[in-house]
Amino acid sequence: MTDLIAPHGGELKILYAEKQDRDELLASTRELPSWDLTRRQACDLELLLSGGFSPLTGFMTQADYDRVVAEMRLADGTLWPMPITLDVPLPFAEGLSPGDSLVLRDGEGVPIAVMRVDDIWVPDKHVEAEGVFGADDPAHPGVAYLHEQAGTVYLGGPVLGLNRPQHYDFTHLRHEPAELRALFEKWGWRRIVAFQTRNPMHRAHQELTFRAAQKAQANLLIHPVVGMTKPGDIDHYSRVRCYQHLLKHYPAQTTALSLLPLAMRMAGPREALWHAIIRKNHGCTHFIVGRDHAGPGKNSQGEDFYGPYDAQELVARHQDELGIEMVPFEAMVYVQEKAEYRPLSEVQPGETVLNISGTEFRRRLQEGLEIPSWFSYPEVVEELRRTHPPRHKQGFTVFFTGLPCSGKSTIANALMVKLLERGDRPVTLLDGDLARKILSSELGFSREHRDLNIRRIGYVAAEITKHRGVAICAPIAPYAAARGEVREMVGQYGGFLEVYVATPLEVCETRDRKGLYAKARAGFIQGFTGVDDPYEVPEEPDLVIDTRDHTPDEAAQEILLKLESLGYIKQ
Ligand code: PPS
Repeated sequence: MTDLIAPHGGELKILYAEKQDRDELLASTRELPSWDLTRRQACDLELLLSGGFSPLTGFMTQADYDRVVAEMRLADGTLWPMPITLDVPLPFAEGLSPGDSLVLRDGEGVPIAVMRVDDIWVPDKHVEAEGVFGADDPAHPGVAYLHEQAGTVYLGGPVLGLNRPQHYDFTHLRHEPAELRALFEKWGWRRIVAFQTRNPMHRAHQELTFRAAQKAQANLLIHPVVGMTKPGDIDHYSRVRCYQHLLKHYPAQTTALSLLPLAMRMAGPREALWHAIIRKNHGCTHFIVGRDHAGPGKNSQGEDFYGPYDAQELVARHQDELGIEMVPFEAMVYVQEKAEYRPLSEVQPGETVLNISGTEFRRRLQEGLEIPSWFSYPEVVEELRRTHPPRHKQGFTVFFTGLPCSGKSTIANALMVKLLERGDRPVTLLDGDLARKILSSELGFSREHRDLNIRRIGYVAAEITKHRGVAICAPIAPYAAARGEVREMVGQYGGFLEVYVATPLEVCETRDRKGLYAKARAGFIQGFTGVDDPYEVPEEPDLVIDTRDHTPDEAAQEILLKLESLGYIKQ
């Protein structure tokens, strides 16, 4: 371990083992219990080891954790607003005792660090949610993560780094705190203002950073988060390409771009304080806190979790002990008459303010509508259009569900042919029977197996949708929960249309093409859907089709019309 005193940012605790100790330590890891890090833990560990989380020297012990949750301070009184804990499931924790060493491995199994487990405890997550996020409300992504994903037991203790976490993307833009400090020194940058972001940057952001740099008389570090951000955010690959385009519009040698492998918690005011400390560790002297910094959006009652300037107030209150100066900023807006950006409070009476909200921007992208150049540079818009095409160029899945012999396959076939006739996207039909032969040949018809079958179909449909094709699925899919899972899997990549083929049981049974109803009634088949196995009728399907009053051709046409009304196909 190294304690580095650098001219920028104060003491830096780098937690990697010295070279001479490393081989011996690595050899000893073979006998130790090990833990495969989750994505969030991998981000936390990387910043612990590099000194990004100085003065922390490991995952928090209970004494640190309790005081951080209650008072934003470590047990020794140092200001630190965010719990950094190693969460594990109970059965895993039961195999450990205080004093044990634990190897922490990345997704590939590479040992990243050894941890001495000093503390093992079950946290009260309700207290943590209230303390850290100000509300125990699952609408908050940090709270949802805490309850739904984080393990029930926390481990605390110091860590010693063995291998640097490996990244293969944008390697030239990734810098540990010591590297950034050294670069600042080399470039002669004495005052550096950092800009935190998890979104693509447009002209308003650029104006804000220009002004902040002027105000602080500092060079600018664009320091976007590329670890974990808010679920649903634009992926970091697209964002980084956008930042690279934007960087060309800053005066040469005044601005740098560096990527931060942080896992955000969206904790608003507390998160702003945390971000400031992290930037101090990276050698920055100033930090921009804008409107609604690290805001998680609305709570279950539809109200904002935090006030727009709560983050600025909290940082201001702790300014003296932070060691980095806040540069507060209000929202920047475009003044049409003057063709320039200005802070909202500097707009004069009678001036026209133009603004495109994030939601409106996404709508325009989605529908391929114009995005004016006062809002964003054309290269940035082009980049986002490429990765986030309008709906008629996105992939989609049509997911049929219904009883056996309800007509799912027939309509699915008709739809497939009509889409092939249009020829604008590749089409794959994942029929129930076909999926059972290829994807799920070993599965039976228990609930567990049916759900697994649907999950597999959903996975393939999601991949097809991601690659901008069309997946048509036609399984029975009798359980609402599994159908919901598929909607979620697919929805993150493109369109999802649930079509309930609502042919009544009597009609399905009369058709009985394969004679399976008859066999089920005679007791030769057990657990047959509709006979002695349940079918949960969809509560909110996107379309309902009753084959008694629709020919397959009409049903397929109706689906095409629905797809058209949603923008997934164009006449
Ligand atoms: S599920 O529940 O979604 O996994 O079922 P799925 O994969 O769509 O079923 C495909 C076909 O399997 C035949 N089959 C049965 N269906 C329901 N219950 C039982 N026990 C059963 N045994 C065999 C049935 O013909 C299904 O085809 P379709 O196309 O729906 O008629």
